[in-house]
Amino acid sequence: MPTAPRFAHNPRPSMARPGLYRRIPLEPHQMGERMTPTRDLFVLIHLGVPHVDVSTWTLGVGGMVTTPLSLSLEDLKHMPRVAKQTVHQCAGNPLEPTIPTRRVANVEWAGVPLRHLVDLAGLDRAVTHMWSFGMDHGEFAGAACESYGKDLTIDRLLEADALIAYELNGDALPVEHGFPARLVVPGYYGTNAVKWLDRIEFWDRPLDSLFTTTYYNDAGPFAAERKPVWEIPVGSLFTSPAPGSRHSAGTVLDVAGWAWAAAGIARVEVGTGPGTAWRQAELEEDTGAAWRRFTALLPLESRGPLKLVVRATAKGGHCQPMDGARHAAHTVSIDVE
Ligand SMILES: Nc1nc2c(c(=O)[nH]1)N[C@H]1C(S)=C(S)[C@@H](COP(=O)(O)O)O[C@H]1N2
Ligand SMILES: [Mo]
Repeated sequence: MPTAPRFAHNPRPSMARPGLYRRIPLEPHQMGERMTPTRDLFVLIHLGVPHVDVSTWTLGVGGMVTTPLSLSLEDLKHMPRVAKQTVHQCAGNPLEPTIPTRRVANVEWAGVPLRHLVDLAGLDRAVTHMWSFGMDHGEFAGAACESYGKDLTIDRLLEADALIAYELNGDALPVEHGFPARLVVPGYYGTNAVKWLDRIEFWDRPLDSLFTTTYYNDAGPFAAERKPVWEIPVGSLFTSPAPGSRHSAGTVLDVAGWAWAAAGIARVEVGTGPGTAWRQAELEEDTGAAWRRFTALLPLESRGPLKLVVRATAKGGHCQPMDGARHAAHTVSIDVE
């Protein structure tokens, strides 16, 4: 059994801003733009923002590898570069894992394909998991935490074309989004996209850490089986109409929004509450890991409050549940006058 390394590639930084921080600027009806501008992107920080001195910072690559690496930001920028548009979605508060929060965006990342680093480092045949650690440390929900650590299987990471991103929407990563570099795993919830990367390590087992066992584990902390919050099952939301908007009876309402799923979207349906006849929405071309626009026409027949529902179904058949899950269907209530 290999022992976990205690190497610190970077000295432990002080925290520039300690503690939980969330910024969630957009409501669904404000998400009409295909590409979410960086200033409107949500920010989710559990432990705080570390001070990172990029002049001394390196990304460590270690664990069960032939060639451990220590890479500066300049080193990363001289490696092969990929740019990728992806849905970026927060799984919600880890203390309330079944509440949908609609913290979602569509952005472009650029950086080094993880595969390139895997090839350079050379993995031991026994490697199954990659562990990623941020430079941030502190306390979350009363528990002390040495660093924000996550894991994923190496198969999934390579299949998803994971990258070590150093750019967001064409600019250097802003500090709150993980400068100098973060992990990005297209199709996987934001919690896996470790910011302020300190090191990645390759091992033959999952990582035991606060954010892989107690939190972001749908099996709960005491179950033997793990159900990590990994891929995004399927989601959708209305960008229009806006909640509370007023419309005239006898007209036809244009509805629109976005749909996404790690496995790809099979269909999107729009309805008007329980017992509704679902109407299939029009769906634009498949756009890889980005979200897809849907549109539908809904005749408004009778006056009164009306609750619109959208549900998407992933390839493979999984449909969004109506409630009780982080990916539950989105509803919007409007008035028909
Ligand atoms: N190091 C570190 N990485 C992190 C987090 C964190 O607290 N520390 N939060 C995660 C969560 S829960 C989400 S949703 C995304 C949010 O990324 P953003 O703030 O860049 O939008 O970062 C993830 N990566
Ligand atoms: Mo999150």
